[in-house]
Amino acid sequence: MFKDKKVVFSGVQPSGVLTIGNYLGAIKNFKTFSDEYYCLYCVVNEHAITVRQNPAELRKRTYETLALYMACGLDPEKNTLFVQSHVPAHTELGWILDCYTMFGELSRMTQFKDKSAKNADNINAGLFTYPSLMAADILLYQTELVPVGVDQKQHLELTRNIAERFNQVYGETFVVPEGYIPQTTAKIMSLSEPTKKMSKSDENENAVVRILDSKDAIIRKFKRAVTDSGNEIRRGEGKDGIMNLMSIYGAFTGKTEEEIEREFDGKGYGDFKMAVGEACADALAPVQAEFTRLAADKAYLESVMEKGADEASRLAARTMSKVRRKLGFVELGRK
Ligand code: AQP
Repeated sequence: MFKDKKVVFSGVQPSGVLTIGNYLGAIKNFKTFSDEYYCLYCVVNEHAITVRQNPAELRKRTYETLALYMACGLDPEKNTLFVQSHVPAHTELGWILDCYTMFGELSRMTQFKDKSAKNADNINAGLFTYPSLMAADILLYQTELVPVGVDQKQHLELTRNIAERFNQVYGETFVVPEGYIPQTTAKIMSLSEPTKKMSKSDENENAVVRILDSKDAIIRKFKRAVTDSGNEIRRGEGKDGIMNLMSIYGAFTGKTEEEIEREFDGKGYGDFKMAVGEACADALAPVQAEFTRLAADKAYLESVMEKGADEASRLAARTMSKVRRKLGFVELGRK
């Protein structure tokens, strides 16, 4: 607890241009916590290098992700917005927690299995130990609540196990966090393969709608979205594509599944896809406009990064001091 408020922490990797999956599953919900909680939102660039990144692109995406946080309504005066590599305590605690995370636990992580299959020529140790760095990100701030998409649920469970294990050995050190997973948008699916998660690093551009896509591109991608051979806008077996579009449409319009089914009763897939595209593009337009304004001001973005890094480092130092003491690391009185 900091400043008498419970803590919310979440992060996004600057590993590509963010998708509506990242938006609806995570970022859009972030601002709902700002009044009640002490919120830290991080651009987790150290996680991004578990997969090869082009350095210039990574730098650019780091600024962009921060600008997108703000364009999605996160006020840097009300939220601590920062970049992971600016707070070295993340990797310090990450290493420590590596020593409290079991090989067997990490081997069971489905994201590791998926990403190793996708990057067979670069199955590095960081990709394997990613979840203990994620545990460090969260535990460093005594986080109570972590808003994430459902793909992060397994990592979050592991974070809880690591915290409980550490607390058991050394006495109460970390708050054991809970996940906050949205109900209908916890997993937005690929538009090309609706049984697969929409991912920003997908090489098939038609599979992903990016927050910064133009209206034309958004509408074109939804028009091409893979659906089944039927023609009814209804939930049901084998209708993964349509159900995915229904969740996206519902999230952007606030309509329930029943309302959507009624609205498109008797209409075909073409009409529905057009409506989803329009609703998505219209909802993203203000975010895009604000992003364009913010992204042009690099000096301002750096001042936000600096302020965020100072605040986060101060809070992280408290936990680190406690952890080092408990572990038996000698601390010098030096500043
Ligand atoms: N398709 C999705 N639906 C709902 N939520 C999603 N998230 C990601 N994809 C979806 C949530 O977005 C937050 C940030 O994700 P991340 O950057 O930490 O990495 P990720 O989960 O691995 O996301 P991507 O887009 O799939 O990235 P790449 O392609 O780089 O691996 C998280 O809260 C995540 O749950």
